[in-house]
Amino acid sequence: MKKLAALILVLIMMTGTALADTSVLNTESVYPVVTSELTLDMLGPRDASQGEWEDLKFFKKWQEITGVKLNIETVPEDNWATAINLRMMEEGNLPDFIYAGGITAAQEVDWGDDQGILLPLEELIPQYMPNLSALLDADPVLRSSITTPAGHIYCLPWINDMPRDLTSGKYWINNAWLQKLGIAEPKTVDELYAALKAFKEQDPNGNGQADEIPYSGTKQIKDFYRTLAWWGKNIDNNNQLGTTDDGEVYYGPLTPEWKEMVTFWANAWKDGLVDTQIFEMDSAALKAKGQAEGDQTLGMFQTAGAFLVIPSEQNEDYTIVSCLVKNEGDTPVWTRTTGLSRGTLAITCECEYPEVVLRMADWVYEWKEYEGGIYNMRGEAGVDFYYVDENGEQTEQAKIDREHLVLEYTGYDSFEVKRAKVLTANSGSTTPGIGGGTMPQVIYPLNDWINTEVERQQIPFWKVAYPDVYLSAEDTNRAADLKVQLDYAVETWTAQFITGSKSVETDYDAFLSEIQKLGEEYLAIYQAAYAK
Ligand SMILES: [Ca+2]
Repeated sequence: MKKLAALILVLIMMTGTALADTSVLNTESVYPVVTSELTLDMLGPRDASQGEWEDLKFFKKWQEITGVKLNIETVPEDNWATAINLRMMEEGNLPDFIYAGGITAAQEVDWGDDQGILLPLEELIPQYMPNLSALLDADPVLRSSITTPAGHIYCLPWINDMPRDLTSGKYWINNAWLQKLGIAEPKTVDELYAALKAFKEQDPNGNGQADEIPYSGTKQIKDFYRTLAWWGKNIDNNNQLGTTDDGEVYYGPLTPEWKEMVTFWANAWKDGLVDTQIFEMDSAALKAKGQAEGDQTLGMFQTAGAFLVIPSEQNEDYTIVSCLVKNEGDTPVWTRTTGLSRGTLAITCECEYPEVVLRMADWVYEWKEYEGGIYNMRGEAGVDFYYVDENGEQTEQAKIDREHLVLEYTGYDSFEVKRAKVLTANSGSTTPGIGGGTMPQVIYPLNDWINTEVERQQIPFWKVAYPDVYLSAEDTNRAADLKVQLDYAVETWTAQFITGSKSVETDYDAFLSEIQKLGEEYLAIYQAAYAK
């Protein structure tokens, strides 16, 4: 029945909106969204850190601006997974829409493609969501990432638009040392190798001791994996999958380039260029090394920002390593993520006013002035945050300037606590909307340096390695099962190759034969999903 009802709705939408009840919509202006009184039922999981949703400023403002009243129902986050599964079976008792529900890809396929209890939105979004549409048009990978195998969009996304959050891996190199030694910024893997060797042998910190550690880091073995992009194969940081321009999916550890990457680091280890403690250190241990008294000893490491490891005053001594290539003339590539979180808002088949929900939701995708986006992140301008001019005087600013942003959280331990308690469900939950550029943090020069370097070294070369896809429940389970086995084998072998306890020359075939069968099955699942 539900499937039929949804089908009829789709048909109504396809044959023109005249048949749908759009009479409540305001056609004169964007806000309010409706011209007559309307109440919609909204359901969502409330995180324990959050105030009651009906008291949060965001929801109050959202209702005020759109003219739509919300009947807000929440379930404690801890019980949500069970509660939503049961609720979606209660025909006749579905909410109009689900907010910040973390709806999974498998649920979208089940409730959407298979059962028809979620409404398909792809025809309505262009009509009623100009802000989101502009974002989807600007970045095709976003649209494909939220489109199910049957070709439908059931859920609106959260979109992170902060470039520095989208790149996977930032390798910081001591540029002050490079300059001192008269070495040009490395552009190839061989040039990097030579630079690391010079760090070790030429006393760049000038203290007469061979105390330099050319490459250090933490036990995150993925910091090695990611460098596969230097050999032309960029991979997703989570699943080590990548795609060619011809639509072929590859699994990093099964590519010939993996062996080259492993060889590079094994040689570096043998030559004493890699910190021998790297597989034991956490980020605190790395930071302790970077901030130890005396002369700086760190030549290169991977972290979000150099100042997280070395003293702040040395921040700009470190620059991001270029997207290296194997041979001069090769095209550099670097991995970016989509910045997208799926499943943040879905409309059920029992909602009579999907166009109203979508027009409401479009408020938080405003990406030029960020009006709704800002409210969702930071609350009310002039009250919860404000801008100051060069003299520190409060000023009215139409445009965002994060450098002059002041967050007001008197009476709370932090702005984040205030966000959760009184401002927005965006603290503690993944809501629909856009943010990152609107992140509630005061900008400071240390972060600016990350932006500068990411823009210079990574953005020109970045590419989504493997986009978000939809797997069936069965494939999801099988892929997860394979991944556990593969991750363990790949991590163990790779670490052993690098540290020399296994030989790349004599043992590599044994490694391949161990992962080949599992890897190919894993790959086949994702190749099929990618092709859809
Ligand atoms: Ca030295």
